[in-house]
Order: sequence, then C-alpha cells, then structure tokens
Amino acid sequence: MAFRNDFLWGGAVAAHQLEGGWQEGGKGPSVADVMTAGAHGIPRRITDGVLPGENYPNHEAIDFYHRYKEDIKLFAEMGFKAFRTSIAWTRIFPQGDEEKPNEEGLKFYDDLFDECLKYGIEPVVTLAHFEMPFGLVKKYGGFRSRECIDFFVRYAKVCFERFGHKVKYWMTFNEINNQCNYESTHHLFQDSGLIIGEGDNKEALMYQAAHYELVASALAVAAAHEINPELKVGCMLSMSPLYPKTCKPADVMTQVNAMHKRFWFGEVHAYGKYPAYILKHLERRNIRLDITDDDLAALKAGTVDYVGFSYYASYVVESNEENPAYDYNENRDISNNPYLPKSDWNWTIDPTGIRYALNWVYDHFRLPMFIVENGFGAIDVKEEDGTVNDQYRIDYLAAHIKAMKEAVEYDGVDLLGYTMWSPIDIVSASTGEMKKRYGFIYVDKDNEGNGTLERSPKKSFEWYKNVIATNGEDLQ
Ligand code: BGP
Repeated sequence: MAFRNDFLWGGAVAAHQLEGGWQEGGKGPSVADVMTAGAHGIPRRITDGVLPGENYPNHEAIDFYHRYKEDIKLFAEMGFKAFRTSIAWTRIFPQGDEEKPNEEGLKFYDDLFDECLKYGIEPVVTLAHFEMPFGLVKKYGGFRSRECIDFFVRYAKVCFERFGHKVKYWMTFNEINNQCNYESTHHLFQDSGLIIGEGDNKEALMYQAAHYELVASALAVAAAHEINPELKVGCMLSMSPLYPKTCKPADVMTQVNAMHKRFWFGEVHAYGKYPAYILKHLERRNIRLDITDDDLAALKAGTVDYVGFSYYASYVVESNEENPAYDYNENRDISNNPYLPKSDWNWTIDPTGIRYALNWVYDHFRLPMFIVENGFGAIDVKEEDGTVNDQYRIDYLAAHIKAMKEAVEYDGVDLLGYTMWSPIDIVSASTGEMKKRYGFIYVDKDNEGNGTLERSPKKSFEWYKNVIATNGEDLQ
C-alpha cells in the first residue's frame, strides 16, 4: 500500500472563508473583513474599515459559525481523518493587542474541535490564514512593525495552551511566500497586513514583514514544543513550481532564481537561517533589514517539524535579454504552460506538478510533508433534480492523488496526509466569489449573497468517500 495506515485524508478550509459571524462572540474585524467581492479579472478592493453599501463576502460566508455541526457530520460521513481549518485570530484577540484573550472565541474552537474529535477527525490548525486583526493594521501598520511579533506569539501560546491536548498538527502562517509577489497589494495585505503608501519601497517592506513573521513563527514553534513536546508545528508554503520555458541555459538559470525568490521562506523555516542567495540579493538591492542577534537565535531555535504546502498549478518562467543576471521578476517573467489545460480561472491543470513539488520540497528540506491544499475551482451547475455532476473535479483530484501516490511509492517521499481544498463550497480567497466552487458539498449561495445556505452532496462526495475507504487505492 502506498500511503501509510494513519494517512491523514481530509479537507481544508480557512475560518474567514466559511465561518461568517464576523461580529459574533466578541470577534473583531480582520483583514478579510475589509475586502470587497471581486470576480475573475476584477480585483477585490481593500477598504479603510467596513464601509456602508459595500459587499463583504466574508461577513456571512457560509455561516459555518452556526452550522458547523451539520458540516462536520457530512465530513464524517465521507470518512475524514483530518479537518484543516484556521483559528480566526480576531475571535481570540479582537483587536490584536489585548492583554487577555476573549473567552467566547476560545469556547467556540473548544466546541468545534470537540465536534471533530467526536467523529475521530483530527483537527489540523493554521494560526494565521489571511486573518490578521485589522486593529493591528490600523494601529501598527501590520507586520511593518516588530511589535506584531509579540502579539502573534501571545496569541499562538494561548492557542497551544488551550487546545494542545486536542490539536497535534499546527501551522503558523498560511502561504507566507505569496508575498514574494510584492507588486500585489492583495498579497501584501492578506499575508502581512501591509498597506502601501506613496514612497514605500514594496520590496523592502515585504522582506521586513516576512522577517518579523519568520521570527514570530520560530518563537511560536519553540513555545509549542515547550508547552507540549508532542505538538508538531509546520510552515505552510504556496507550492507552485516553476518550469523553465525551454532548455536554453538562460531559461534554466531564470528558473533557479525564481525558485529561490519564491521558496526561500521555507529555507528559513526549515534550517533557521537565511540562505546565501537571499543575503546577496538584499545586499545588491541595498535593502537593510532590522534583524537582531536575538532574531537569529530565535530562528535557529524554532525550526519547523514538517512542511505543509498547497498545490494547485505550475507556471513557467522565461529569460529575457534585459535581465542578464537572471533576476526573477514575478510580474514580468511568469506565464502559463502551453502544454497544459486550464480551469475557468486560468489556473493550469498539472498533476505531474504535484509529484514534482513533493520531490522538490523533500529534496530541499528532508522533512515530513503534508499536502494541506489541492483542489479544483469550477462553475458547478445544479440540475433540476438537485444533483451536481462534477466529474471534472473527480478527474482533477484523481489525477493529482495518483501522482501523489507515485511520489510516495516510487520516489519514497515522506507524506503525512492530504487535505483537499475545500470539501465544502466557500468564499474564494483571491476573488471573493462563491461561484468559484471547490466542494464535495454544494452550498446554496451566489455571488450576490442570495441563497438558502442549504448543503447538498455533489457526485464527488461519494467518490472521495471511497478514496478514503480504500486509502487511496481506488480512484475510479
Ligand atoms: C490558497 C489559499 C486558500 C484558498 C485557495 C484557493 O491560496 O490558501 O485560502 O482560497 O488558495 O484559492 P481561491 O479561493 O482564490 O480560488
């Protein structure tokens, strides 16, 4: 059998994308609460607080806050062994800088995790999944400020102490490396709570914020181990591998540089120090970061136990004559792979890429891995009889699981589990749409917020149930 007997099959979500109840139980606003709905090609806007007349899709989301029992029951019916979600930081520390946590928020997660455990489903928890308190953005400029390290560590410790006996697998910052595309205001805001002003050097700010987050993450890892040595704390990378466009040596070197710029975050998480290529890059760019000796010691002492990553698609990069040093620029050098089909949102479909990603990550970090996101966003059509025939989703997932199995069986990578994104339809992180559906469970709600929120299984529901029952052997 390819997969270990205790392989963690399941699904993954993030609090802001499904919970709703954005002001309930003492919750404060997060960065997700001030992002309007966008669409494919129409970016979400970031507003200065919650403004009247705007459509904020995360405020209600799919109302998991009130319906989680019904949803967990459906996950249990599919045989889930694991459920990855995040704790909404603002349920625990509504503004981010309080001394004491909000008991009502803690109680919600106690109940949620108990509900999972009742069915033998192991909760896998991300501490910061694009959910920084908006209070920290307004008051401190988000992770521009070193003070946010302490706020995050305080929050992390509260969670480890309270839930450490219920949750073994943790992750610190979701897709911390998305912000390598520092031209994207969206990524800078979601990852680090950065709002860019005139005269700001976006690249320098990104490196500084990422440094503070890496230190915060390392301090959290060390604290978790001190609180309970059984806890496993991982990092979480967005793993979109890049291929050289051709075998021209310049394309290959551009690809090497691009992989450096995208995945150096993982090096710091795994080895507790900065790789030479990033130090050289900062020097060349004349970027001087606030890095103290204590920071360097913290990074060393808080290396991660495993590498969690998301995989959806791969891309290609190409050299150009104006860039003889092969210095990768995310906006300029990246494109879609012409050999691959694409989703309606223009994301390529590349099952081999997941095997490549597993090998690449394992070769680099030699740590156990956890695929904590992989899925297919599509426009689902509900038939008259209420069914959704999402064969395309089954095809996508089956092909990816097959390639993942090959990585385990042939290449011998160490894989802990697979939580597909997202077992139930939720609000899209990039576009804010409901229309971009990923679920095995359909949720009756549209982009404008209309619908009964009723849940119903799609065709893929039974399919995944069988995949889990056969430990990934039967993918038909
Ligand atoms: C990842 C995020 C998730 C999730 C997923 C799918 O980047 O970690 O939060 O949403 O991508 O993306 P989207 O929802 O934009 O389709």
